[in-house]
Amino acid sequence: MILIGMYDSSYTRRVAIAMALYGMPFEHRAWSVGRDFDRIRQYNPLGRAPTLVLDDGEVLTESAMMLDYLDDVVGRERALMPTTGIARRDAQRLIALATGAIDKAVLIVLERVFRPVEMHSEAWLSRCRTQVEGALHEIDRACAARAGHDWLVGEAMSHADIAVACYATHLRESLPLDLSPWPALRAHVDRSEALPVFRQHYIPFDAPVPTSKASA
Ligand SMILES: N[C@@H](CCC(=O)N[C@@H](CS)C(=O)NCC(=O)O)C(=O)O
Repeated sequence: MILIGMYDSSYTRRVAIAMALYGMPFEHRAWSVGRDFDRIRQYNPLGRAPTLVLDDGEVLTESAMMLDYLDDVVGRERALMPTTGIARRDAQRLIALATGAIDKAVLIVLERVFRPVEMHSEAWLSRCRTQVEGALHEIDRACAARAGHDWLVGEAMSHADIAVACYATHLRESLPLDLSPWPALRAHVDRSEALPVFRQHYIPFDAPVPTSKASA
């Protein structure tokens, strides 16, 4: 398989970490959504990261679908997602909150990258920031409720832990955002990020260069 995207894309990083934990070899093409837009579009019409090219040439263009595919390949016993019941809904709820927060953060970053500062909508940026912080507040409560446990759901690492850590690290670096107001979340993220698999699939955030500037 070929995974396209840089590890400062937290969506890409999430998929890479899951593949590593599953012991699935893959070729990593660290292409930038700014500089390598046209190259990525040869595989994915959306030109986004991550893009996952399967061994038979099929292309997956959405990280949730990639993780669903990987879970399916390894099977229910090994999948990093509880299979049923409250544990599954808890994991999905945390993933949805973290994904919602990162989607809003990406919009903030793209507003800064693609619009001149005098055209920024402060109302829009402030709304996005409120949404990010609201989600972090909820995730922090969930982390605090898990005091004494290593992981957010059950007794093993799940996609919820990976999503929360990858997305919170991205928020920290891209907005940037200090996680101090959410101490239980911050502790959880710091613990996860110290693990070798997280360190091995990490590069610091670098704001994308708009395509027009990149090709100039
Ligand atoms: N929902 C998508 C979001 C992917 C996404 O927005 N990726 C960013 C990189 S962090 C991107 O490609 N941005 C450039 C663009 O959308 O044009 C997923 O989870 O795969």
